[in-house]
Amino acid sequence: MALRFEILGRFNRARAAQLTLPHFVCQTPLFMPVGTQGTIKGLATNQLEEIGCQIILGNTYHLALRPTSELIDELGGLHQFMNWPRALLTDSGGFQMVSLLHLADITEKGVTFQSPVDGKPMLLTPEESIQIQNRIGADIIMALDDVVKTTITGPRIEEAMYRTLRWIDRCIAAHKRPHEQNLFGIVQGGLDPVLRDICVRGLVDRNLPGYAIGGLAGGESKDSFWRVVAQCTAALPEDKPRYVMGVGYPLDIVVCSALGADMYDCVYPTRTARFGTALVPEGVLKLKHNAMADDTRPIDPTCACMVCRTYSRAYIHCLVTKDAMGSQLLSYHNLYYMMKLSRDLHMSIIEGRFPDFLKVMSLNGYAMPW
Ligand code: PRF
Ligand code: ZN
Repeated sequence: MALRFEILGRFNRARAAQLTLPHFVCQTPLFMPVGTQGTIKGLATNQLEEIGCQIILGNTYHLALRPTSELIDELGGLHQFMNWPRALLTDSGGFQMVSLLHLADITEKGVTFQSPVDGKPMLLTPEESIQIQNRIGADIIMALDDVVKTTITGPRIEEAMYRTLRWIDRCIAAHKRPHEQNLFGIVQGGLDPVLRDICVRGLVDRNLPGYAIGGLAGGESKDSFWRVVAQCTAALPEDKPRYVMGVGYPLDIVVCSALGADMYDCVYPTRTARFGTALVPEGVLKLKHNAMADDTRPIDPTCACMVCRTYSRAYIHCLVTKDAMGSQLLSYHNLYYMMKLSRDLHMSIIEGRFPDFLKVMSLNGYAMPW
């Protein structure tokens, strides 16, 4: 195991913790921005540090295609390659292939797909995913899982869950750097509490350094999503980090943290920035809207970020969709917003103010499920 997880404070099921990884000491709950190609689109690594990002996510699938894991390894690993001194996490690749390439096909061997480079059929096995992630060198690496949409029903959900459990043993056996990199298992099982229970128990038996809850945020109702998170967090060990994959709406992060989850990742804050949307305490602000054209206020007058201290809504309205700078400034602000949300969650849990924090969020217009 290459991490330490110390719980600093609790409020009912919510926890605030310190997660010590090989490259950084992180405070949880935390949000991880997604940097698909070894970069968070439009932001330099020094800006990510300035924003307060503690850990960023890279995708095995994208990095393996370009620049290739062999080259990253040769150049000293992804930290050195992208000049990012803090923590990194890589996702295993299966989910990206299935969600991006509709031609991907899953068999017991692994995920087969057509190479987007030359169209040749390729196979990503659990062993290969781990070998690639060992070369990339992230602080946390993810097991290859069999992901199915939560909106489907029938035996495929059960098959995927049992396959994910069989693959975890192949991942564990293939992992060559357990003292430098932490392999997290991923709970699957769709919306079925019996399958989720079998999967959690199976993974907990393997005594991994951390656990992720996968297969969610794919179009199911909020109620079923939160129910699965609540069930999994209740069954996972207290003393290990819990990561809800693909979750990034502020409301979901707050609710999942109340349910005892610690880590999140999502393209949402940066993707929505590229569409001209800013995250603000009241929800969202659409910078493309005509009303922004002569608005001299900052995006969020309560925000202390470089963008809000420097530029007006009118200026960003003018840039957005016309110049890359528009989405860069919005990404900067949106990630700052997510980092502040993470810090506020952490501090409010430690200082026993978590209910007040929730009250302020609902006063701002967020519909809490309780
Ligand atoms: N598995 C993996 N990556 C993921 C997910 C998953 O289930 C999700 C949730 N749908 C996001 N990213 N490996
Ligand atoms: Zn701001």
